Amino acid sequence: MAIRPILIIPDSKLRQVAVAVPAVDAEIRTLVDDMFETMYDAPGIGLAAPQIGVLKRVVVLDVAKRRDEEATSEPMVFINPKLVWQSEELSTYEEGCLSIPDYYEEVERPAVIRVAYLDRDGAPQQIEAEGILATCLQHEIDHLDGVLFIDHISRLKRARVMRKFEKAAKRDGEDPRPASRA
Ligand code: GNR
Ligand code: NI
Repeated sequence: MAIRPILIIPDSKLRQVAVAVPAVDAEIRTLVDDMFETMYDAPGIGLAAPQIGVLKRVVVLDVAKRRDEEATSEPMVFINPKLVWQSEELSTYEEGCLSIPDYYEEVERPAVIRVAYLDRDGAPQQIEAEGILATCLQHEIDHLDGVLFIDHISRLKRARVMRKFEKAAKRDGEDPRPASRA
């Protein structure tokens, strides 16, 4: 198992469409293990493979449910997930993204969804999701299509956050020795 670096915007890999997994083999299961380790380390409640630079349609989630005082961990794997139904009813949730650190904004999405996918063993499954699970699954499926949650907010807010991260990337790429120029 390994923690892999999480890509930050404006990395172009975050804007590409990931390819379907043809077979759930040992290599995919290793990828899944690495994604869980990376997600829990971050920490986050979801991770899509493109966020670690792997353009495959693989998602992991752990929307740790709080029953009483106890947080129960519930690791979930979705391979080739596909939205097969969405409610007309919408719900709003304040979203964040490990690829856009320290930025949070409200996003409106379908409140209830049905998703078809392959599980860790390659068996076809379907799940009906609502609440944070529905929000997070849609956020992750978006990643597989190169879509980020900031694509669902106003142009002005998106332009502002993009500019900030573009500047930061440029700054980090520059010669980090300004004093030595004198
Ligand atoms: O950790 C995460 N939290 C989160 C909160 C609200 C809506 C979506 C998310 S997903 C995010 C991790 C991430 O970036 N997944 O792609
Ligand atoms: Ni994200």
